[in-house]
Parts: sequence; C-alpha cells; structure tokens
Amino acid sequence: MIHASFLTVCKALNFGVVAVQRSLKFQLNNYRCKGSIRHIQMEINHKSNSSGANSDSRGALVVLEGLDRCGKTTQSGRLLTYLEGLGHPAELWRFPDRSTSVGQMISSYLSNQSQLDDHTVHLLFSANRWEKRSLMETKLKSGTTLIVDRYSYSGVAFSSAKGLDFEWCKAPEIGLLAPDVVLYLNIPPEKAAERGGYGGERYEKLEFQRKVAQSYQNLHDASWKIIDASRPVEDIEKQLQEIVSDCIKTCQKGKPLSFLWSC
Ligand code: Z5A
Ligand code: MG
Repeated sequence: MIHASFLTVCKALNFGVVAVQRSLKFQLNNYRCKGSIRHIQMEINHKSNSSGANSDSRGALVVLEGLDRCGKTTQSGRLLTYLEGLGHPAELWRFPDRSTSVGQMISSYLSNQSQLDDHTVHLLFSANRWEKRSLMETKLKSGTTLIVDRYSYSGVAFSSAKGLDFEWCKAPEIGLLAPDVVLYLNIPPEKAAERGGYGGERYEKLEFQRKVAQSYQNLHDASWKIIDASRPVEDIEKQLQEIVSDCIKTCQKGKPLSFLWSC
C-alpha cells in the first residue's frame, strides 16, 4: 500500500517538477519578449483601481528556520498570538505536515519505523510542500499571513548534510512560493542540544546537526534575517514582531508573489 502510494507520489512529483520548470521557462521567455507590454498593463491595472487598494495586496509568507531545538515552534506560536491580538488574519503551518498520507510516510521514516533511500525521502518532503502549494497561494492572496515552521531550506539543508548534491536537492523546490522573510534562528548546535535534550528522531544527533548548520550557511539570501536564538525567548519574540510587522506592511501595500529560487 505504502509502495503503491509512494510510486504515485514520485510520478506526480517528477511530472510536477518538469511541468513547473517548463512553465517558469515559458513565463521567463514571455516576460523577456513582452516585458514592456506587461509593465504598461500593470500600470493600467493600478490606475483603474478606483478604491485605491493595490491588486497585489496580500498576506505575508513568513518562514522560521534553524536547527533542531533552536526555538522555531516556540516563536511561531508567539508570533501567531501577536498577530491575532492585532486582529491580523494569520495561520500557523509547519513542514513536514504529518496529517497527509505523504506526511505519514515521512513521520514513519523520522521515527525510525520505516527505512527509505535518502533521495526518496527528500522527494517526499518536497511533495509534502507541493501538495500544499495552491492552498498556500489562495490563503496569501486572500490576505492571510502564513507563519511556516520549516520550509524548503530545511529540505535542502538536511538532505545535503547527508551528502546529497546541493543543486539536486534544490531542484524539486523550484516553483514553490518564495518566503517574504526567512527568520533564521541561529544557535550553536551544542547549545541547542542542551535544551531539553534530543528525542529519538532520526536527525536528532549533535554531529549531524553540525553538518546541517554548515549546509544552512549556503542557503542565505536577501530574504533572510539572522536572529541570535541564544537570547531569552521574550527578546527574540520582540525582534521577530518588529521584522514581521514591517514585512506584513510591505505585502499589504502590494508585492507580487515570487518563486524559489529566484535570488
Ligand atoms: N526535515 C527534513 O529533513 N526535510 C524537510 O524538508 C523538512 C524537515 C521540512 C522534523 O522536524 C525533522 O524533519 C527535522 C528536520 C527534518 N529533524 N530534525 N532535527 P520537526 O519540525 O518536527 O522538529 P524540530 O522543529 O526540528 O524540532 P523541535 O524540537 O520542534 O525544535 P524547535 O521547534 O526549533 O524548538 P522548540 O520546540 O520551540 O524549543 C525546543 C526547546 O527549547 C523547548 O524546551 C523550549 O522551551 C526551549 N526554548 C525555546 N526557545 C528558547 C530560548 N530562547 N531559550 C531557552 N530555551 C528555549
Ligand atoms: Mg519544532
């Protein structure tokens, strides 16, 4: 049963990646050829909007990343409470999303109840994001801010730390929505390991977390904010509130969605 659904996922994922790559190539060519026309059309759209509201107004895609035990789940929850308190529509998401059938395969692998080839599990993590992509876009366009606890960066950092090729790891993520901001909770692996100790999951080992920390270093881009995660919870919380409030304002004013990996 798992075998059959896994084959379906892999076929779908392979198809999805090829389709998205073709689609992006097409859009890029189209943009190159018709860039000026597109620009004029966008200006007209803006001018014709008599309410003054920007048609690109939307919620923000906020991602929290970092090593195991750096405080992602703690801070994600606090951010949600803060935004709800302001009356801003927001939801908390996390990856892997263990509620789907793909997520259950991942969960079983992480808890050492099943064995999978490293490439295979990498593609499952990616499929788990693809199965949520269109809902993610719908939510953002409806004005909801999404706080996402782990995303594609975890996928690439963890799999490349196992020795898989870095660019190969990035490929299935191409075309997923790019975060507006990545809050990287930076902590030395040794310090993170002291926090309540690691549980029994597959990657919760100090030596491996050191490799993951190195892999994350290769993923920084302009959307990243590096946060000192060794500080007290409340200090980090305050810093994140400021960054996210600014980010939400920018998205509300109007910011087109972008896609991985464009920068
Ligand atoms: N994985 C992958 O390989 N590929 C992928 O594509 C994705 C994930 C998406 C499951 O992740 C594993 O899947 C993960 C990566 C891999 N493996 N690892 N490692 P998960 O999300 O289920 O597990 P996790 O988030 O890494 O672990 P975690 O324990 O949930 O860590 P956290 O959310 O960052 O930390 P926390 O729960 O908020 O806090 C941990 C403890 O520290 C807790 O006792 C807190 O009270 C305490 N804490 C938090 N902040 C502080 C501060 N500032 N000071 C002191 N103590 C603190
Ligand atoms: Mg967590």
